[in-house]
Amino acid sequence: MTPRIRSLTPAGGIVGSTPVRRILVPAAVGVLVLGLLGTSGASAEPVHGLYEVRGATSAQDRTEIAATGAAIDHVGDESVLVTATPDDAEEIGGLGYGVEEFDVPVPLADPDPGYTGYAELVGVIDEVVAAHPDIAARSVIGRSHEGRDLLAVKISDNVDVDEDQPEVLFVHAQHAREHLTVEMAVHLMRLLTDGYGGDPRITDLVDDREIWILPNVNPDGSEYDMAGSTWRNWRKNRQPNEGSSSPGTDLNRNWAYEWGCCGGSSGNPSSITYRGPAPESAPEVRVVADFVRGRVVGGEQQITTAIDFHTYSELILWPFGHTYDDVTNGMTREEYDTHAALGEHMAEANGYTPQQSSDLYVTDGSINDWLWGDQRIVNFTYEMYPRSAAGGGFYPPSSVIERETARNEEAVLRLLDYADCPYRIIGEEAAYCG
Ligand code: 0X9
Ligand code: CA
Ligand code: ZN
Repeated sequence: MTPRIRSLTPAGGIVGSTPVRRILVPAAVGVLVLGLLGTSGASAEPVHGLYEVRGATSAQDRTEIAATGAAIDHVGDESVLVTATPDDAEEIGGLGYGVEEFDVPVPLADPDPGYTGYAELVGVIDEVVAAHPDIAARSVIGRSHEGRDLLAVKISDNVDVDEDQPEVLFVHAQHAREHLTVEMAVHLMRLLTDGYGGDPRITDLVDDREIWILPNVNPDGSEYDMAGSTWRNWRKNRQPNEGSSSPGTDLNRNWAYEWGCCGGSSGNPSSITYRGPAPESAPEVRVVADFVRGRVVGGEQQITTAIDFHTYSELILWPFGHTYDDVTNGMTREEYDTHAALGEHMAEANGYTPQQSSDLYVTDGSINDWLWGDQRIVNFTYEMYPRSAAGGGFYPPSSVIERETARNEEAVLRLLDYADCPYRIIGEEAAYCG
């Protein structure tokens, strides 16, 4: 499939180091984008479009852009791609950046049936558990806003027993349109169960860890994204917002650590990065947070390490997101170095770019900050394939699924390996895990 992309460097674009600050925007653009994206019909949901913002080169620039309520989808050297309402785009133009509409790379074609919808996902889980009942178990940890089961798959030896073994958490699909992350969950379930008994490394890790896979924590959002005649470019959950015709909370702005602290989320319900009215107001976040708190046994959090899977840009990110500082309140030098070293160790295996999440832009209320700041779980966000919009953005063809999920096997196994004591990677196991 050949992506249709508007040129990233059109004539009159960026030359040398002088950022172009053309102020273009909205009325007409809004209409065009509406045509591209389609809407859900009668509802008054704001129409989100894809825009290229030029002249943004620093994390501070990108944080300022995100503060309008836009979601930053991709960071380039001289420009960023955002999903935004026409109002957000106009505000970004008002800050002095050049804003142009950007053709969606895969122009929101028919939802690709090669991606795993919710019903099919449940079928895959049941099949994996039925084939490997000794090492795989499924549980319902709660319900989504629309009442779908939020599922957890545990993979470990003696799977029905809560053994004293380091636990590892994988979270998938907080953001609805990031469907490749559900495929990552499917791939991991199959890898860890089919590999058991045959592959000695996998066998040891399954024996010595308790692995929790949450294959889709935003099923309402992902089903909505798949349910139309085209993909809908949906990010949030589907919870209504009081006093607004725009539904949805951005789950990755709704976590209860420094929620809304720092200009890294929106207070506007129509924004694609709306943080919700209160921390854990989204039932999906509350359920997962309760699940994680429930893994505190005898006063000790059993989960030592975690990955939260997103798309796209091929990045491995670590906390904090709410501050540009690496060492700060709640993050010592050694703790930071542990995240960085483990992030780099994994990135060496999958070719992603490792960095602190706020190197991109500030986010507050993210799961990364909560897992570390509140639960002291060493954790990462993976932004999966593609590296840029040219690879299909949030909607790469399903033909890439096998390659791009298998690509992360080694990186994930490295995390599982270090889960006994992540501080081992900086040689500090005696100090931290004695
Ligand atoms: O903005 C986000 O929530 C993530 N990017 S995405 O394009 N998938 O929406 C990045 C989250 C990283 N933030 C922190 N680690 N704090
Ligand atoms: Ca076990
Ligand atoms: Zn995401």
